[in-house]
Amino acid sequence: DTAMKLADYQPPAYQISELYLEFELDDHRTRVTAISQVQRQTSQDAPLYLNGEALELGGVWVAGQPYQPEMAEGGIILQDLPASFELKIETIIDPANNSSLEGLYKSAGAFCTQCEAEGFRKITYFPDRPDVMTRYRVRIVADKQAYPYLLSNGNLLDQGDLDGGRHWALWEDPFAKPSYLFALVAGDFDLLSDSFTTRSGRDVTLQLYVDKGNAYRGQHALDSLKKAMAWDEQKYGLEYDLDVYMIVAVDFFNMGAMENKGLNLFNSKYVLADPASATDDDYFNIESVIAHEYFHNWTGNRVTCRDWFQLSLKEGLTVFRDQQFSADMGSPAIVRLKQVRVMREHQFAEDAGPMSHPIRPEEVMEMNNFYSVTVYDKGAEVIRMLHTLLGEAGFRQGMDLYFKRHDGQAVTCDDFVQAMQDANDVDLSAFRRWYSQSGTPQLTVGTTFEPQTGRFSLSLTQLTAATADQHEKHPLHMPVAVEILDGANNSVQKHTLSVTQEKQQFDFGPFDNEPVTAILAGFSAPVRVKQIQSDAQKQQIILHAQDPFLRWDAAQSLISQYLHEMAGSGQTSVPDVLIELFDSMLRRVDQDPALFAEMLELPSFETLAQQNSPIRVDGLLDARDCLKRKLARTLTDQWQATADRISTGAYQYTQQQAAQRRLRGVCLAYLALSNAPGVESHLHQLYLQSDNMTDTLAVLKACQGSELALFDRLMEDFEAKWRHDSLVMDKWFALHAGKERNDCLSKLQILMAHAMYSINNPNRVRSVVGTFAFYNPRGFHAIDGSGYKFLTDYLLQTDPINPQVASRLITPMLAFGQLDESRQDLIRHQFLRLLDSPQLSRDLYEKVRKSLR
Ligand code: HT7
Ligand code: ZN
Repeated sequence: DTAMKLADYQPPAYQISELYLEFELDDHRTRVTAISQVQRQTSQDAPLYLNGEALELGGVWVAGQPYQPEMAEGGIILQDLPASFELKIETIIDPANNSSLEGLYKSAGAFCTQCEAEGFRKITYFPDRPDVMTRYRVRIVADKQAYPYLLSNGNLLDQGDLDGGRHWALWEDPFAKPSYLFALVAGDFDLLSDSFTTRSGRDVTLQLYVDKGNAYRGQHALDSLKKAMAWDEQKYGLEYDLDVYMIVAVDFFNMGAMENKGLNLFNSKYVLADPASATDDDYFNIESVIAHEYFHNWTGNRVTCRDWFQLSLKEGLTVFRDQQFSADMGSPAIVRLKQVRVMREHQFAEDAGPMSHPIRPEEVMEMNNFYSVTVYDKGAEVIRMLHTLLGEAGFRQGMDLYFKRHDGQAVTCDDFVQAMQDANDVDLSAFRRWYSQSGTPQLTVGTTFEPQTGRFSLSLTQLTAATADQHEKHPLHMPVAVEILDGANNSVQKHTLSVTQEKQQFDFGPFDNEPVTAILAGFSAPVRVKQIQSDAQKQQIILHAQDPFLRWDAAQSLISQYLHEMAGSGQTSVPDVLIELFDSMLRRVDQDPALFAEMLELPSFETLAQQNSPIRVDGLLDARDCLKRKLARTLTDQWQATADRISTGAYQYTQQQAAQRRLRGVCLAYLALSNAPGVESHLHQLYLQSDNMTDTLAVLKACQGSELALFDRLMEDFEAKWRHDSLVMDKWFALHAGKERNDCLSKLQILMAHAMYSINNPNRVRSVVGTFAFYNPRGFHAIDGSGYKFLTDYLLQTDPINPQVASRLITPMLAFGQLDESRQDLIRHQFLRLLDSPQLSRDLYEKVRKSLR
């Protein structure tokens, strides 16, 4: 167990001011020459440690002389060095056999790199840590016909032809950067070009490189990029700083995208879109991921992280910025609900499991395991709380000071909070605890009303339970936004309470009658709220609160409460209050189609599972199905009428149209369960009429959630139509893998034998195995343990190929502690099988080890 600790941080003994890198690209023997200008930082004669993995060493020269380094664990050590010198290293690497998709690898015929977090060490021996910041010059040599485009960070200095059909390109990045931001691409692409003129008049060339034949699917990504560039200027005064901004879309990619300086690499899923093949959600995600990577140019690249424990410095902040951007581009309320779902379905689960960690972790075995919902999404919630506490203008002042102080530096989360504190002259010392404390606080709400005086008091008690990584917990500083609804005159008071103590009381009034309080407007803090409220009080919030999140949340809470009751008692009768709630929502849909579409959707199994421990898997799934069916059958005419009222016209990705399509999709899912005569042919008609993937998928999803035989027929048709398009086939794979059926596992085997499936492609693996494990709870949690065994068998197969992918896939099993005893035993047994595997990656080992502690 060799964990790195934040407390052990030491500044680097050597800096490297300049690096000249030369690549002679070859499938199996790419030669990399690295010439570094090295400067010692310490007064003593310190050794120079260079990380390196999976490298064949060609030679080392110090100041022109051959040098024999000491071979060490994960790298080499150089001793007795001058204070300043030139270091030359030659390595040979095998990109075509690099299935980890980290370092330099081949993706469908193109060479590309992924260096964050610690992939640069798979390219050459180097101090692969973000506090070593270097100016790069990169020369790439490759066959001209196979690789007409040779790209790296910064500006193209020169290019030319060589003998043997080869050519070369020389790139220079004027900004010093950490090695994780290095990138190289060589391949043949379709190129889409555009331009953007910055506020101060710099002309920037925008280039989007996509697989041949896909140029027509690139416009939305380019438009999103221009919107993001304009938004960052207007919102934060931040301009782009190079003459060219390149984005390359690749098919084999471990995550969403990567913000390499001037040369972003993207999973093609977050670039390519046209109405026929991409859904409204795809359009949304592309806009948000393109913006996220662009925003990193300042929050991440210009100001970077001192060490990887500080990852949330750039990720939490950049997620918050992309969330603000998405809200400004579309519907703020709907965007916020998406974020809350991520927190409740995934982040709360992470914090309740063996991998619980603060947004700034203190101990890390494998860094790739900490690109987590906690570091990213809870990190963004922490930044959002600062924004709420300081206000828009105060937050901006803090950001300005942060850039003024730290441009060009590698810094810590503390430096960020300090800038916020100094710019606003406030004390954020208690707030800093969010960075070091893990766990989801529970906020218990009590109210008292004195009829004589009209005084209304709200008491808030916060408690964070011990987590797997940390026993002692302290009170946190959080903004709690509340709405106080006075039923007598339908007025609403809004307050943002600054909560710092374990228990605090806030007084309001006078009121003639006891008001209703709605807590956590906008989900103002990443906490669970515990509050006893009557159905009538919740209904008042649903109807009269001003904040859309509060209205949605009150509806979800009312539904969840009854689902838990049904799950506990096993009763199948649905309370009238729920039917009435849906009936009344359906009558109001036109007021706000986007919001009501969300309100009409039942809480997901994943959200419900986070509300009670132990999780009643079967009871909750049955109760949810039962309620869905009952609503479908009791309100059939309303679902039908609402769906029929919607007409969107020719497809356009606009907020209004997307809301309408979403609402229709929700209605169709109920209709498919309704037993209404002709429903199957009605759905079939809609499928045939659809001119866009959103509507097509809505029909398929509705059928997937039902027992209609139409599902298999449409899926066959869909496959015939799209069988050559891998991104669309991912939707098909996911629909099959997420479908409840008795023969789930044999279906998965058939999918994995499909011509389009490849264990080497993370998108395929996620759409089949990931969808099954994350979103097919009946199949995955089968009480005979077959779902857990299936996943474990697959992990053992995929871990040696791509440990990052394997390590993400294990996530649903990490929630085992909240399951019933028999399921816990079944999962523990699978963990032991994994531990028995002689070749287990560090990625999986860290998670399994912590699970068995
Ligand atoms: N900063 C990036 C994080 C990342 C990554 C991206 C692609 C492949 C592997 C990766 N490991 C870490 C993505 C981001 O947050 O923008
Ligand atoms: Zn990021």
